[in-house]
Amino acid sequence: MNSSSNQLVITCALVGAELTREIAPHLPLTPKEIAESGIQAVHAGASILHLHVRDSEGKPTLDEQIIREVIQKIRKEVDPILQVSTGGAIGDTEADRHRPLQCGAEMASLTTGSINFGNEVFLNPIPLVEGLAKEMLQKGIKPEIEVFDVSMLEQGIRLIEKGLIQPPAHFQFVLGVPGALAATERNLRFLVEGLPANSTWTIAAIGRHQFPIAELAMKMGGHVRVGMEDNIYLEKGTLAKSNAELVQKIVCMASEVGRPIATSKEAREILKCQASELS
Ligand code: KMH
Ligand code: ZN
Repeated sequence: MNSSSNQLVITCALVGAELTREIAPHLPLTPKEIAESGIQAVHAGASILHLHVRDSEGKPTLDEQIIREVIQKIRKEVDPILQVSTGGAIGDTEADRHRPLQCGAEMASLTTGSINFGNEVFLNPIPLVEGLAKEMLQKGIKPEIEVFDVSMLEQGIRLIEKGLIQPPAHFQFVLGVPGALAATERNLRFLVEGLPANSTWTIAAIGRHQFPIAELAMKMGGHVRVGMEDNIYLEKGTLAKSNAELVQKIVCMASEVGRPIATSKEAREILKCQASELS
């Protein structure tokens, strides 16, 4: 590996759509809190921020006004890759799931299949997925292909073959969601073996799996996502007080396994991601 390919891109998923303050007392909820949490995470070493937002009652929303407000606040201070979620929350309509693509972000998540998601179902029928991919392609937004289960990797590859995603593609393996693929070494190795040549990949393991699987991914040459969307504990029984604390822990682990941290500029080069102006 040359030094740039050895660099570690850290994504921080700040809030997600599922958690509440009752479960996660330090969860950022308002645009100001989400932006501040993101800025701290970038100062701690994150080069990508995965963005969901909440409304005035703290409920998940895909309202582009709120997304833009968060993006503007973050961009006043730091310059990470901003990755909006098109996954949203369970039950969001197809029309709503296109709304985050109107906010000037340079990257967006793209889940390529449907899964059980706890007791619910996260629906991603092919026409919805292809519609999102087409709009990302037209707008020059880099998709992060979210792989919660094996068929989603295959569907991501089909989108590349159909010309709806431009290679080199970037994949996120989301392992450990109840109802989807478990966060195990065997599953991760199987997925990585199936990647198209020249792809980049990152891991988001859920709950107690976050740090052990992240360490494995770092050793395998992958990149890492942390953040309260996926896990709120620094270690068993110790809540993270901020997203930055979770990023700091990964930075320490990366140093131990010999992975220097990529800046946002370096992350853009590694992922072949263009910076875009806020539209
Ligand atoms: N909230 C989940 C139903 C994404 O951001 O693209 C979907 C999700 C994936 O979080
Ligand atoms: Zn998300």
